[in-house]
Amino acid sequence: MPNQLFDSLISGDRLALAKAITLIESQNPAHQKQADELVQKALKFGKASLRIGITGVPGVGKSTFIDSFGSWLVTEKQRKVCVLAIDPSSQKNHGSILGDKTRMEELSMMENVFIRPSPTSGNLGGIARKTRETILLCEAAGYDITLVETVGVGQSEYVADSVVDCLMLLLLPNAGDELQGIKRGIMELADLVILNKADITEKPILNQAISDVTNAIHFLPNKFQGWNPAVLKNALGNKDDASKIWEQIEEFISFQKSKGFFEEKRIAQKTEWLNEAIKEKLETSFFNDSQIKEAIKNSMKVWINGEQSLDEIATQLIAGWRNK
Ligand SMILES: Nc1nc2c(ncn2[C@@H]2O[C@H](COP(=O)(O)OP(=O)(O)OP(=O)(O)O)[C@@H](O)[C@H]2O)c(=O)[nH]1
Ligand SMILES: [Mg+2]
Repeated sequence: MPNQLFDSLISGDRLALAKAITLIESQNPAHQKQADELVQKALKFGKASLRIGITGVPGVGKSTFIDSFGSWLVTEKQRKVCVLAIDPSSQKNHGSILGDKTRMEELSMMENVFIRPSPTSGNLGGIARKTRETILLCEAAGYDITLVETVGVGQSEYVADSVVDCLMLLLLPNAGDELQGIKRGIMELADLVILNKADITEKPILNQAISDVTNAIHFLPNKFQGWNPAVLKNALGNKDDASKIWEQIEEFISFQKSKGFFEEKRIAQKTEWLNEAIKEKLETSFFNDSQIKEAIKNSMKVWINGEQSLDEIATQLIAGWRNK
């Protein structure tokens, strides 16, 4: 089945791509095996895309930006664009980013576009791994630009950064307060900063915000030595803004490539990917072992009664499993 599915997927069948991604997201071991075969094929197929992350607080306009910027890439740059989301919170509220397809009205109508809502299961590491695998399948299907939306309110922007080549941070231009609301960490992660909703911002306020953010960045440690993230504006539907943002992304990528950072980052991501897969395998084989399940049950009594320390119990359980 993976063979046939893969052939349909690379021939541009979006339904096949969606099915393949469902296999990646599945917890069923048989599905996981098929997903693994698909990923192997995609890796060998070796098509690549430029992976761009878009982060920022809820309501800053990420989905709207992706809709207009993605459409611009399709029409002006003749690119095939796929849109993914990393949204760990969607486990709790059943896929909040699902609704975003409706906020990407223009893009979702286009032929050369594939939009996939956030997977709704797993921990952050698991989500990163699944997103990387999904990106590979999208690339095999011929998508040459991947846009990943993530809400920048906690850890998810780090996960996004661990799967993309360039992370863009969207900010609102009503200066001061906004800047303080944004954690320093997320500013440090950004490769490019966009002051969004410029169409509804008075020019002096916008210019002040551009200068404030530029100054703030100046005091932060460089994420990549020699690169100072540019601060640009974006007004809804403004093609000139889209064009300048694209230029900056291209400049950043050529900078990355010329310094060797691009390859370095992808290798670091692949290392993390492997570590994540190992962790998952270890965890599954440990917790699914029937003797271990029994041993954990027995240990609970010792643990609750305070007869042994947590470290002792865990060490014993793992030692018992390793000696099997
Ligand atoms: N005027 C104007 N409104 C915008 C712009 N971008 C987004 N909006 C509006 O802002 C609201 C939020 O936009 P979204 O694109 O859904 O924001 P988001 O960052 O994806 O939000 P979450 O996915 O909930 O985190 C919507 O009502 C949009 O219509 C813009 O550039 N200009
Ligand atoms: Mg959104």
